[in-house]
Amino acid sequence: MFEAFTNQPIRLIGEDGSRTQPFELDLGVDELLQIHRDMIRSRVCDERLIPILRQGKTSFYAQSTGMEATQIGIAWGTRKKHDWYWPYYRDNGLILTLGMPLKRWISQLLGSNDDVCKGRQMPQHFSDPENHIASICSAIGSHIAPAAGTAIAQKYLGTDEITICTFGEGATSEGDWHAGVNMASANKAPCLFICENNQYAISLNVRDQTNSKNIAVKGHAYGIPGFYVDGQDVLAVRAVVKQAAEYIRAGNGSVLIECLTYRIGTHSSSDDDSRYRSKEEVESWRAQDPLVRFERFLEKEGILPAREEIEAYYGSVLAEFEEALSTSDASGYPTWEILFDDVYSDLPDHLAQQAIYVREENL
Ligand SMILES: Cc1ncc(C[n+]2csc(CCOP(=O)(O)OP(=O)(O)O)c2C)c(N)n1
Repeated sequence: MFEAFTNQPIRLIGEDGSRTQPFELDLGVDELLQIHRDMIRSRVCDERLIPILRQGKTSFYAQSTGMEATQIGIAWGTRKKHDWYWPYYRDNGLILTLGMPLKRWISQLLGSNDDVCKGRQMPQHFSDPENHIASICSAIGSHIAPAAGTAIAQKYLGTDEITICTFGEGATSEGDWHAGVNMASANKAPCLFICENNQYAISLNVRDQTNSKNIAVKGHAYGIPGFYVDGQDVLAVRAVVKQAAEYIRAGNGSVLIECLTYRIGTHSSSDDDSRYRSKEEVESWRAQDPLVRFERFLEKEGILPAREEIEAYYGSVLAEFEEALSTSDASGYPTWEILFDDVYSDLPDHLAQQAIYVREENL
């Protein structure tokens, strides 16, 4: 049983890959190796998307390198295709591990005909109904109240599904965040709020954003447990998320978890991070790579695959990426006609007039 409101982040694996405390592992070898592959897949896709952005194939992207333990741990601690997710725009590892097809994600980034929204959402604002992943909204913190609403509906309907809502620490200084967490906790709604604290809201360091000693303590204000977890430790994140999900599923109301992590890349495609943080700081966190830590753990357990096997897996993800990219690109790009589709069953007159006008313009 993990305790809420600890002073130090909850951790199961140390930097050197050894267990920080004795614990019983409720995961088999195949599952541990799948977690490893999920972390690699997220990393490879993240790195591959930078040149895609620079080539102008998409216009916006939010990197997740360095945050894999947090995001993959969340996916492994909850029930895929059963629970409902309100993620945020940086959740690349989470959505892939939940089962969102790579091609669906890439099509959304390209805005090609294969995109479920046909290019009408901003890039990196994905959604996937099949995997219970709600659409991203750019306005920070605006998805907290809708997530609380989903959880209240789940309680009302008496299902054993829960809602998982993720966000950066910056979101916790938005009024919407407080309104949403209050609404969920007051209703004892089955909502798991998870803060991916990567320590910067664009250029603003977390220490300049809140006077609270960490994010987890904010649970006190709403009468819900707040867990402080080492977000570079995939097994700790998965274990705390699983414990919290079971507590919520048993009808105890909402929970807040903070995963302390770090964003290695820039905030998005349009900021110069050397203006607000030092190279040394970034390098010190690069040295705490969650993927390397998990590999050290697998090595100590005697189950780390041979280097050639790991390299072959990197190669297969790259091939999968290229295939998804080329088929998505080959589906072509929407034309102006889609501006008038999918909103009204019968197009109102004024829009029908505008469609005629735009058609003439485009002939
Ligand atoms: C309401 C609102 N204010 C400001 C912005 C501009 N903005 C976009 S991302 C961001 C930082 C968010 O930081 P955080 O929640 O910590 O997530 P991170 O990007 O660090 O993962 C800001 C201020 C916005 N999108 N919405």
